[in-house]
Amino acid sequence: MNAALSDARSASRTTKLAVVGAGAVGSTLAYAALARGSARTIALLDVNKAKVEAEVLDLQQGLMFTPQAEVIGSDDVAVCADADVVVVTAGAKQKPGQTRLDLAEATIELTAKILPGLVEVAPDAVYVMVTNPVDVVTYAALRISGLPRERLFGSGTVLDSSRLRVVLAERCGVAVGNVHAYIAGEHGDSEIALWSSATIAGVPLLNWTPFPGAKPLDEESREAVHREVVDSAYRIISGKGATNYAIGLAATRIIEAVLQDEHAVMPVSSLLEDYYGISDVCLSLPSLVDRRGVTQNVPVPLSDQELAGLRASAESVRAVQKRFGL
Ligand code: 6V0
Repeated sequence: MNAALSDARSASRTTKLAVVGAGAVGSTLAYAALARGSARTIALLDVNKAKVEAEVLDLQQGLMFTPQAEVIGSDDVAVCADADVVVVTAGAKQKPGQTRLDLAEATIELTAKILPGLVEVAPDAVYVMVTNPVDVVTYAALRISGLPRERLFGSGTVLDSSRLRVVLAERCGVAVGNVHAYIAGEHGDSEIALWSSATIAGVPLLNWTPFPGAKPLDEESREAVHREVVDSAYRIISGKGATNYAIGLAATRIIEAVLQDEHAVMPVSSLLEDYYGISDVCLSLPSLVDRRGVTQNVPVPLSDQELAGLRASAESVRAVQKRFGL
């Protein structure tokens, strides 16, 4: 057995993932983690007892077809005891027409209500915030919990970066895995695409020569791709009321990077300390994720336009923080 596989198997035998909120995102995330064998124990917590019990039963009844695991759930926080990773998805979802920032007041209050109890039962866990607006919620959660910055971070633009790569892969006619490109900044309307460091099969995206018949990746075309990424959550929400599959997979990959100590580079939302002079705000940038949580922000070269966009994104998130006295 190769070392990576053996590490993954021994990690999955002993690991516990707690998912807070068994709604569209939480239950899909639990399903993805179960199917991928990401953790040995998956615990679901939700205030809605009937809902959490039903989700747990449904997941348990697929155990014959998944890697060895157990699924537990309750409306009592004790179900999260000694978790290695706690993912928080509890909270109101966007209604059609609402921005993520519109959800801030309710989710900050909810975070203040649930986080202390979670930290009490799972004091050594790495915490991953998913509830929106995720950057503001992550900042509030750091304040509320007193946890060190590396042990609590947000899922950030991991989802948005996947959206970007999928659109670019389709436009360029290459596999998604051959596209390296990040969305950075706010997980929301002010997010930016890091075009200057993006590559396709090792070729800088800005020098990419399209295959015959493919559209060029000129500035206008890149702007259209960026718009498509920013608007995609609104399109999905107006069509089916929630986004759940892609975020479920994205959050599951973050959890695996932690549990398997991967040192994976992911654009999670972390508290910035003098990143190009930006501090005291949680934003997404390519960052190292390992067993300790988020340990480094990768120093990505930024064009003047990207730096200006990142600063504007920081201001937009800070303005919401200030409104709530954070
Ligand atoms: P949902 O389907 O309404 O589920 C929320 C769940 O939270 C419900 O089952 C509630 O009962 C539960 N809940 C409420 N209060 C508590 C509490 N005190 N303790 C435990 N559970 C509680 O919403 P959905 O799952 O669609 O979305 C959840 C959150 O994820 C929202 O804030 C979304 O905006 C956010 N998303 C974040 C994404 C990201 O990339 N960061 C992506 C998609 C959605």
